Amino acid sequence: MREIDLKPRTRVSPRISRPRLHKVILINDDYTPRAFVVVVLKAEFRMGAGRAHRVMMTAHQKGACVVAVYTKEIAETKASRATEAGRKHGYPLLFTTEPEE
Ligand code: TYC
Repeated sequence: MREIDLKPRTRVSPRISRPRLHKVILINDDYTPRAFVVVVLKAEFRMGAGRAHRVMMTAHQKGACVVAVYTKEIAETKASRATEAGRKHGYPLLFTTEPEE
């Protein structure tokens, strides 16, 4: 009869580590009105007015700002929806995504 190995596994496999999170990044441009950027941040990323205004101003002054982090699919969906909201109004507003280190 074969012996059953009851020794517990003590090493946790790195293959079960959590999936990488992805950043949504707001890119500055010269045309989208500041107030419109704030409206999109509040609607798509469920931000309060103060935080949305600070994120918008950081992108405005530095060129870009991390808005939030999500799993890959949610980050890409939110970035697309937010970019599309600007496009519908004729603005070049852009949200991109990139994996966290
Ligand atoms: N720079 C724009 C303006 O001066 C405002 C703006 C801020 C646009 C942040 C995009 O990601 C952005 N009207």
